[in-house]
Amino acid sequence: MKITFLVASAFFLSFAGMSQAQSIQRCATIEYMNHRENVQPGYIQSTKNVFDAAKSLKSGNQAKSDETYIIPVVVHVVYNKAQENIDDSVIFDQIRVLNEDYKRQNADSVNLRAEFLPYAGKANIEFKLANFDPNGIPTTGITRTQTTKTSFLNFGSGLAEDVKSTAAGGIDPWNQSRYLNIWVCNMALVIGTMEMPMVLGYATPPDNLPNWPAGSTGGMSDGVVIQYQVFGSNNPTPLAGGTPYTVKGRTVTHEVGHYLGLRHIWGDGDCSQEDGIDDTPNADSESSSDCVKTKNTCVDAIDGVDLPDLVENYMDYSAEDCQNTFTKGQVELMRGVIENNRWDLVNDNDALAINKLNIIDASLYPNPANSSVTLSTTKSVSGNIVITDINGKVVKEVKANGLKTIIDVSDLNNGFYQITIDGVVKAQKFVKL
Ligand SMILES: [Ca+2]
Ligand SMILES: [Ca+2]
Ligand SMILES: [Zn+2]
Repeated sequence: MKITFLVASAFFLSFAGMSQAQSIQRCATIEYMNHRENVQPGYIQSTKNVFDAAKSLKSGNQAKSDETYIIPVVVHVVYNKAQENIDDSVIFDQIRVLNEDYKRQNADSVNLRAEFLPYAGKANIEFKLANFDPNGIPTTGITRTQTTKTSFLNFGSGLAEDVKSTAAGGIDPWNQSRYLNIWVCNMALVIGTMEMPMVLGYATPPDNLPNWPAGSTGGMSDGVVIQYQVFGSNNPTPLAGGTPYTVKGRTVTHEVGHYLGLRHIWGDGDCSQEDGIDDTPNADSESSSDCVKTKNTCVDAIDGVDLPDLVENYMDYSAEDCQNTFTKGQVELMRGVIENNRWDLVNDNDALAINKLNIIDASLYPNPANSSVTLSTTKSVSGNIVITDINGKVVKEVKANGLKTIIDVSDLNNGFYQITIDGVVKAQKFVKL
């Protein structure tokens, strides 16, 4: 039934000469969730439980403060045609976009309307291509797999789960508790020479169900899948002209938001449905790849004010060049999800091991320390020495001074501290007494 509909509607659109964009689905995360619920009853409830748990975990409960969480990423490029084998420069650009958006360093953040500025959220999440693969081998964090499949679109599900399986012509994920796996592939509807993008991306929200037994996943494994033309803001083959939005890499920003637990800002329903986030105004439907800042489709009260629809939000379907913000509530949720459900991504992760190859041996003495500690390194170092307390809060920063730096700690409270020079020396711990 579904097959008939897809093919028939594709031909209809084609014959009618309508804009290709009108058939494009911006995000199929909800479809993914419904599909998975069918084969694994209880799945959707499980994602709700995770959402509620993350939401109830106010920042600070786990003493993680607002430290930057660094998530290692592996990008799996699975290609048939040459243009699907996107260049490294496109991947680097997409990582840049993610980092700017999740640190609110995006240049277009200035376009957010003034009434929303008090709610703008900085997630302090950083994405880095992995430096080491699951076997500890140095890697670029990019895999490239040539496939005989001209498209990964599955007519039954409307998804592209086969891309997550080597046996099915894609590539198996890397350890999903340690890496954010992003597959980039073609999941367009391909019939002969006709090619029609259907879904731009989808993601798996966190859930707390037990893992699937080995070999039985049929794909459906954790991560993000992206149509290759919307990866990066410098994509050499962006979606064809006529699409009502500019490709700016925000499909990935949106999908990673789902991966970190966020829902669509309109709550996937009318005004009676909402996204579970207190500081996002509700909307009665998604935007249509546009940027209508005058609409106020639902009456609600955020700090007593009925705000208009927040079309600048990454979790809407507004135009990519309209989007420029998460809210503080969304940020709190995403960080709660990391702390509750995706902690192995950011905690003591060998996949990350930023510059592990260049790490310089160091020692710290005396320990316990009283008035000062000395950081001694086997090679001369510069850069900032950062001291954090047991909660990860930065309490002091001093400039490193060659082979030996004496650090005054007389002003610190008694307790446990950690010293790092990011990417240069491994964290050293000491006690102040
Ligand atoms: Ca809301
Ligand atoms: Ca409103
Ligand atoms: Zn979505």
